[in-house]
Amino acid sequence: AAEPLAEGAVVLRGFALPAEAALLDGLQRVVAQAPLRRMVTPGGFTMSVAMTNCGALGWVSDRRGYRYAPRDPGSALPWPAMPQAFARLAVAAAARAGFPGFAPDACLVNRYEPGARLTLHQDRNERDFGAPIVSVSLGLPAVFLFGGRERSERPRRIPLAHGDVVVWGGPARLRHHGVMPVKSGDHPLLGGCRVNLTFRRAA
Ligand code: MD5
Ligand code: FE
Repeated sequence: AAEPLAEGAVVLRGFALPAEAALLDGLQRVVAQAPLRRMVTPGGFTMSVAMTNCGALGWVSDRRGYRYAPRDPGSALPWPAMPQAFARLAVAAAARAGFPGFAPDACLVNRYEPGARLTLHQDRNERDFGAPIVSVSLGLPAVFLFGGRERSERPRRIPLAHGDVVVWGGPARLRHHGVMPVKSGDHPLLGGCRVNLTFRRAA
């Protein structure tokens, strides 16, 4: 069932469940080659969320800024290839939400341990805001903050659970958003963490 959140934003509850085993297998292969790490913001803060990437480009942050890079700055190697199960799911979700032909070249993997959060921000490092972003929630549930085009707009709280997929496109693409601190728990497949996969067209 497709649940519209706002113009351009659609929640597909449980859309990733049929692929969960393949997604976890892909995730294990990605983090074995490109370990999760907590990056430093340009302001000098270490993020609470641990990140890695797969695909041709990966999102990175350091004292110099935020950008997409073709190599893992930790190893100087290219990011691992995007597992086929990841790409297939992202393309199918985008098509279901009305964005046929989505061709992601970057997948950012976010791991939230209890207490980890994402403060309100916009995703603006991609070249073409016409392409949607597809996000896949795995593991512990979270409360997602869905704000407005203006930072001052009070965000709505959207609960997201294991297997939920959200497609953020059109006018929703540049809304402010964040994730409330994740509460501790024990998920049967992921244990004590939340993992979010975000698929983007970066270049
Ligand atoms: C997460 N990650 O749950 C989210 C999922 C990030 C990030 O925010 O930057 O890594 S992606 C949520 C998103 C992306 C683009 C637009 C909007 C939401 N939106 O308009 O609300 O780890
Ligand atoms: Fe974001």
